[in-house]
Amino acid sequence: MQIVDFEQKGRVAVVTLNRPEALNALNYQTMTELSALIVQIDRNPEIAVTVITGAGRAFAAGADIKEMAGRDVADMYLNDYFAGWDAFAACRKPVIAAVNGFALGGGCELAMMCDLIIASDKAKFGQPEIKLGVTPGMGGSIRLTKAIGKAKAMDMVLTGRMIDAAEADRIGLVSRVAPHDELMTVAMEAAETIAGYGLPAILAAKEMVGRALELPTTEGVRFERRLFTALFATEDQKEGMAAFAEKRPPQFKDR
Ligand code: CO8
Repeated sequence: MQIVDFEQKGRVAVVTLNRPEALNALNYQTMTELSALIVQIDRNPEIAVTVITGAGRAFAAGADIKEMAGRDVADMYLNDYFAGWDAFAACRKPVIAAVNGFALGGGCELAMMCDLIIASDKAKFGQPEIKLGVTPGMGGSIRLTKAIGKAKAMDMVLTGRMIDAAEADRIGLVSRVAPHDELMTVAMEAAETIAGYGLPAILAAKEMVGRALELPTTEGVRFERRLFTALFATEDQKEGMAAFAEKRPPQFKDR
C-alpha cells in the first residue's frame, strides 16, 4: 500500500505522509516514495511549489525505529541506507513543511530539508536520537546548528528534549506558527503566493539563499550577482518591471 499521498492544486503539489498509525515514522518505503515523487515534481513544469504535511497527530516521529533496530553497519553504511533523503533535499523548487504535530528525529530533519517550516501551534520538535543510543543522522546536526545556533542545537541534541511551536518560533527554527485548524490554509496561502511568481526567479531565490549557508560572504555576493544578472535574460524580468511601471499585475510565463 502506498504511504505518500500526492495531490496537485494549481501550481502547488500537496504531499501527505500517510502512515498515522506509526506517527508517519520514516521507513524505507516512505523515503523511496517521497524521493521519487519529489524528482517528478522537480521535473514537472506545471508545479512550482510543494507543501508537505503529515496525516494524523504527527508530521513524522522520526526514522522508523522498528525497521532500523536490527540493522548492522554493513546495511546502514555500505548500502547507504538513507541516501534517498539526499534526493529530497536536492529539489530545486521550494518545499514548505506544514508541521501538524510531532517532528522528531528524522521528522525534524525532514522539516529542516524544506525551505519554509510553517508549524501548527500544537507542533513539537526534537532530536531525541540520543535516547536511542545514536545521534541525528539525516542532517540534523548541521541544519539545526545553522538554523538556531550552537547553544540551542546542543541543548536539543544532547538532552533530546522536545520544544513546542512557540519556542521553535522564538529561536528561529520555524518561519511561522499558525493555529492548528488553519495550518493548511496558511501553508497553502504561502505556497500560492510563491507559485504566483515566475519559476526562473523562484528557483534562483531558493538557490541563492541555500548557498548563503555554505559560501563565504564575498563568494555568496558574487553568486547572487551572477544569478541576479542572469535573470535579466528572462521575459519575466521584462514583464515584472513593465507591469510595475504600468501599475498592473504581472503575467509571468516562467520564461
Ligand atoms: N519509529 C517507529 N514507530 C514509531 C515511531 C518511530 N520513530 N514513533 C512512534 N511510533 C509508533 C509507536 O511504536 C506506536 O506504535 P504501536 O501502536 O504499534 O505501539 C505508534 O507509533 C504510536 O506511538 P506511541 O504509542 O508511542 O504514541 P505516544 O503519544 O505515546 O508518544 C511519541 C508519541 C512521544 C512521539 C513517541 O511515539 C516517541 O517517542 N516516538 C519516537 C520518537 C523518536 O525517538 N524519534 C527519533 C527516531 S531515530 C531517528 O529519527 C534517526 C534519524 C536519522 C537516521 C538516519 C541514519 C542514516
